[in-house]
Amino acid sequence: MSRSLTLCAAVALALLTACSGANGNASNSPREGNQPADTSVKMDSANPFAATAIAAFDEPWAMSFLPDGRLLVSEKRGALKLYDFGSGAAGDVSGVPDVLYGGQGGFGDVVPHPQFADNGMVYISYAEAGDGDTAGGAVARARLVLDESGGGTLEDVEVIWRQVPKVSGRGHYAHRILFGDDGMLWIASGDRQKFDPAQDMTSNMGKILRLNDDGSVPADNPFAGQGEVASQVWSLGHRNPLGIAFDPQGQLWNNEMGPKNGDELNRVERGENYGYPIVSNGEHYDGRPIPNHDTRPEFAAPVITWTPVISPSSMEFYTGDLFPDWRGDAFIGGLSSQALVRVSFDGNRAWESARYSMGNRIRAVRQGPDGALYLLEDGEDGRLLKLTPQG
Ligand SMILES: [Ca+2]
Ligand SMILES: [Ca+2]
Repeated sequence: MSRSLTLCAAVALALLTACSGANGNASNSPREGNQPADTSVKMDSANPFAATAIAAFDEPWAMSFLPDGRLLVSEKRGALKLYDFGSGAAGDVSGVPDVLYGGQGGFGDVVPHPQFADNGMVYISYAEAGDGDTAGGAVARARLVLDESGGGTLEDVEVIWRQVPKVSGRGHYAHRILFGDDGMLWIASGDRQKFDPAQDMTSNMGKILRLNDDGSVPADNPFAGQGEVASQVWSLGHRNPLGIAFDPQGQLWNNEMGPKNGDELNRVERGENYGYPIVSNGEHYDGRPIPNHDTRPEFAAPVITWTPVISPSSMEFYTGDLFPDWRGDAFIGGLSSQALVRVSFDGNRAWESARYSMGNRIRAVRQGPDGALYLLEDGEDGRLLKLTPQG
């Protein structure tokens, strides 16, 4: 009984979705191209929004809107897709460098340059192989040349940044990319599960980095005088900072995965040390304790600590019109928590103001040009969800 009801609801939702497409294109087969196999969203019925599954991807990792309203989606195995909301088709973008797929690594972020409409440049991050069994994150820029068939090609691919040094293991790349309003390029670089690099200025791992858009180092960076990779560093002592975003007032924030417990939201300040692995409100997975933040006030403490953890992925500040109550709040994708986590702010204070259960691991969060909030689920057949106000 409930199964057939669920099926009816899913069919009704699929019909609604097909009919509401800009071109009214209904697919002839039950699953064509990037149509999700299951459009039902098993979220908490108390959530104050409707969620519609509109497409599915193979292990999607990140997404960014282009000025024409289409959506770039990275798939972890190394594919780049260009999703058209009008046709429901996802074109292929060729020219992605070879990525090292495995563990937490593969194709990572994809972000257009702030002047994309003029220069066609996009920035991508990915895991690349080093000597022996080593690996590291890399950021490249390329010109996205769009074609007539709904896809395109990355041309003139140029690697402008790498994690130093390459190390064994396949975790904690982070390699999140962000542009500021001033055109600066920010990269959140994970500690590669090696702990000490987060405090070692001969490594750019476990750091948040500030670069010019060609990968060169701004002369006014806090450690510019130290040369080498230290000159890239804006802040240090981070673990796996998968989310980084500016609030509407221009303040930078990051979320990062803690060790066992102790996920963090940090207010990111120039030259600050956020303490990992010397302090954390969590503990090592092997049971060794890590002194809490309050034992070492010289390290910047998190504004929010989550215990139990939410496993924060990407973060986006909401500034749209569809959800007026949400303006100025941050939205964080929760992996293990299978939730969309809402964070509210009052100056330098922040707190979790809501946790919306989504029934799946949430990998990415973006505000669309229409003011809707878009989510990518994690994993195979990870779906693109569109959140709109109820009723
Ligand atoms: Ca910390
Ligand atoms: Ca601790």
